[in-house]
Amino acid sequence: MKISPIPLAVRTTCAYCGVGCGVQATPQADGSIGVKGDPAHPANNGKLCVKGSALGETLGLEGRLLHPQVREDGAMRRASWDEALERVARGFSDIIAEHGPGSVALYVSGQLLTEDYYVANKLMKGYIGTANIDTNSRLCMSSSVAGHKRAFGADIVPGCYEDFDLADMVVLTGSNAAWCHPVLFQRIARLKERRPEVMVVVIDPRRTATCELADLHLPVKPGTDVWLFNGLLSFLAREGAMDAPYIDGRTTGLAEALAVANADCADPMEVVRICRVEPAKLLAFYRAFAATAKVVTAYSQGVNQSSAGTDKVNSIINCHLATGRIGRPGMGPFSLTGQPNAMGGREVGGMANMLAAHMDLDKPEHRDLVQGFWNSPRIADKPGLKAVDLFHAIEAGKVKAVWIIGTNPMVSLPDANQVQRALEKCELVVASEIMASTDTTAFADVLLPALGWGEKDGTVTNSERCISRQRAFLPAPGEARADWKILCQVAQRMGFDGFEFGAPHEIFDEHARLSSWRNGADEGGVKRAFKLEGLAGLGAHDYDTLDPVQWPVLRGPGGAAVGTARIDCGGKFVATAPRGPVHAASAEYPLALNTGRVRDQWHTMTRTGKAPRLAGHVPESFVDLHPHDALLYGVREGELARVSSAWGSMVARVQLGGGITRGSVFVPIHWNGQTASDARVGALVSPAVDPVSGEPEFKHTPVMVEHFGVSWHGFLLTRRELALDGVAHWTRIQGSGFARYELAGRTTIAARGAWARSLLGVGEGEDWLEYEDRADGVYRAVHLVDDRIEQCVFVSARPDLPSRAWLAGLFDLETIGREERAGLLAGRSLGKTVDAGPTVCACFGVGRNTLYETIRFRKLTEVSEVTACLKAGGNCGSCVPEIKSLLVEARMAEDMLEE
Ligand SMILES: Nc1nc2c(c(=O)[nH]1)N[C@H]1C(S)=C(S)[C@@H](COP(=O)(O)OP(=O)(O)OC[C@H]3O[C@@H](n4cnc5c(=O)[nH]c(N)nc54)[C@H](O)[C@@H]3O)O[C@H]1N2
Ligand SMILES: Nc1nc2c(c(=O)[nH]1)N[C@H]1C(S)=C(S)[C@@H](COP(=O)(O)OP(=O)(O)OC[C@H]3O[C@@H](n4cnc5c(=O)[nH]c(N)nc54)[C@H](O)[C@@H]3O)O[C@H]1N2
Ligand code: SF4
Ligand SMILES: [Mo]
Repeated sequence: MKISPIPLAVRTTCAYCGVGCGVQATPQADGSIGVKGDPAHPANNGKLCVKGSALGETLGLEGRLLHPQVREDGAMRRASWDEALERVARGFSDIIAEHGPGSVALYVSGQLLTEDYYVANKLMKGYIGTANIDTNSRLCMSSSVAGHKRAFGADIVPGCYEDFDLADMVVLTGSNAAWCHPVLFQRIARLKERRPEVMVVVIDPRRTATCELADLHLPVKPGTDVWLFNGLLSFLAREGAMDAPYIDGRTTGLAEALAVANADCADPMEVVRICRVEPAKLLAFYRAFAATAKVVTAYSQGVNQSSAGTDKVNSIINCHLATGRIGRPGMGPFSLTGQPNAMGGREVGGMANMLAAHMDLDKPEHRDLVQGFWNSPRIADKPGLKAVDLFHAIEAGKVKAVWIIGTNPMVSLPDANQVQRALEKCELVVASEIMASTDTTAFADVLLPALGWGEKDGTVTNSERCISRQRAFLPAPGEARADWKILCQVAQRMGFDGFEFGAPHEIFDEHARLSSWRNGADEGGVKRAFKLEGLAGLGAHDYDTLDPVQWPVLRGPGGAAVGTARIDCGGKFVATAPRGPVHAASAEYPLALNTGRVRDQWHTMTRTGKAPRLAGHVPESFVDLHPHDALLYGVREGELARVSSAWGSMVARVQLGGGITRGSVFVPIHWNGQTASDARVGALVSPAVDPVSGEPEFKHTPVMVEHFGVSWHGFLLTRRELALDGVAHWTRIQGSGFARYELAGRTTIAARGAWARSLLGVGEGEDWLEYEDRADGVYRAVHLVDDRIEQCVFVSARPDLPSRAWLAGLFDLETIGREERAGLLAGRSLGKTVDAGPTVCACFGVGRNTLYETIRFRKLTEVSEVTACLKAGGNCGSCVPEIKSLLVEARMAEDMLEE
């Protein structure tokens, strides 16, 4: 008898958001990887959201970049590592020799591991001698970093997740945590369940899924947060709600900050007018904040991604300083970090205006300390170019070589068409990637295959300063190498010593030692909060078995590492004079474009786009408008619209009633040139940035919306790779064993049969069913191979096409029977295969129709009952807000029947 070994779970950390959940990955007998939450990880105690749960579906090698490639005579060809590394090292060295160190740059990512990031930063700042290394964290957290530094003197998040269990009031501002930090959001949901009296306030111009928990939703006018929080500071002073001993003992600068707050915001009615919120709601918020000691104010991109982002951060922190609510249990300002290692990147000084280990570029004693520790030939002595400026400098020809690692700037930077011009112009574009084809790799001269999640080894730091290990459980695919290794190999080829690392733990050790080196008040020391003293000197084994720990990490009795849950840091008030977004709406561009995330996709979809389970929730890009604005601008729900700004344009499906206020539209960030013909929202976004942090104003670009007229709508499902030439508009998502394309055309198709066969590449004599109703403009065709459905295409003059969920179900069948064939031609299910509708619960694959019908048929009134019947909502909980709205919808339908 063959005894199969018990599969061993590898404990690692989720690849996605800054919650930083612990994951157990277990190789299964069939070669797949089982993914579960790690019950022992403090960030999630065993829970995972749907993106985390679907990690196993993203590990396939389809589309991966497996070998180095170099450009030759305009085309990419496979190359050896030797050749590719040499081309990068020589290219960088030659350009530096001719034009100086400032003519090259690195553009990296908060999704790199701390070890990768450390090496990149060391190479640029200590060896090449320029601070031209910036990161996508500039687009993400740089306003929080700048705000922390102004208030606390260092980039410190004083609180921790436990504060969300202990709080009596949670304010979520500029955060759609229900979709973007789901496991933390569920923690708040549990708090509210345990203690319903806990007050949850959501401040967001949209009524998002996060509002499901809110006792109070303040739908502020976009960009007015500073008025709101200045008004709060002023209110706290007037009501005597400030903590005078704390202010006297631990803070500076109140008088100036308060004077500025009082100047514009002393009268709540003035705040009401500017922020456009109801007076009673505003006062309810102010009074509750004044009366409740244990308040956590958590914030994310509605705060950071603004031309006043740093001031927004400080206006929030000011209110916490005024009440002494910093770094104490159940209270504090809390920056929700986006990427899995946003925080780690900041620790190694991975941005253009920072130095390693929380030291500053502009302080000679800090530079000496770092250079001395590295024993490096140089040290950058002035800030490098921040992301947006960097790509302008590339277009201007000042920066001639850029190495992009772990980010997709052609999609994610603002004014993305400018990025294209820059990359086209740049002499040497190097990209380290896991995927072969992205919007950015198309412009690379050298492509370097990197290890991805599950293959690479190192550490990440989450929103609460918790350092935890990402561990490999898969072999390296193809010739892919770890990012740190590629960087070290280039550094060595450039002739630099200091990069002889053999394994990640050696890099981590150097990082930990630097953080504690001369880190004290003694002579020659530079005291800083970031300290990993207790982690210095970890050997391979201790590093491998490292448990999650929050910095600062000190050395306890017996040498044990002792982490720190909260940092009681005191602080400085910052005067924040309110100002609106850089570009206001105009007659030409009357609407404000707000951009952000959807529940089941991650950024540019290179990984989540592979998981069928994640595709059904939001299958294509959309533009969400208020119904009045839709009427005003002549666009209709379900049809297409062109959204344009002064910088660019895109096409998306019109959606109404997504809880958006008049005058704004919302478009998701995820779709790009790989997943749609024309849905890259970055092309529209204004390049305006915050003057302090350099973070772009991603949430506020003036745009116009107009009807995108088409002569037909359609979609196709296929098991094959297709080139969709000549289709005016298409968008693609991954199904289980097939790809689904939504299509639209602007020219009438003369002979539909011939057109469909040529589009799908189907020859004469193949099993081909078709149906046409010329009068109605309806056409359907199905291609079968051995009685199994291979592809199908549906076209109609109107967007009233059959259910994709029903058709997707047919792709699971081994044979298509008579009844299904008839159904295919009729365009609806005639047999047993029911139409589940669009996915609501991605964990258990439960569709909207199934939920709605079950709720009505069984007369369900509570989410728990729905979960009991269908499991939906019972795992990660991300779909609970949607189930709740279906319960309401069903109840309304019942009420109407009764009347
Ligand atoms: N599903 C999913 N989760 C993710 C990610 C993902 O791609 N997909 N990405 C991760 C990353 S890197 C990040 S940075 C985080 C981002 O997480 P979040 O910041 O929560 O997400 P966003 O959707 O960018 O924006 C948050 C909210 O800000 C609101 N907002 C816009 N303008 C204003 C304003 O002027 N004031 C206020 N108060 N609010 C405003 C928007 O309406 C939006 O609902 O998510 C992380 N988690
Ligand atoms: N309009 C608009 N734009 C935005 C935002 C917004 O709200 N609105 N948000 C901004 C924010 S907060 C963020 S964080 C950015 C995110 O934007 P990006 O960083 O551009 O988005 P990702 O898709 O995460 O890009 C990561 C890339 O790295 C690759 N990759 C994955 N793992 C590895 C690895 O281990 N090594 C290497 N070398 N490559 C890897 C992936 O395939 C992918 O191409 O977008 C920003 N852009
Ligand atoms: S909340 Fe979801 S995406 Fe974020 S770390 Fe946890 S499992 Fe991953
Ligand atoms: Mo982010």
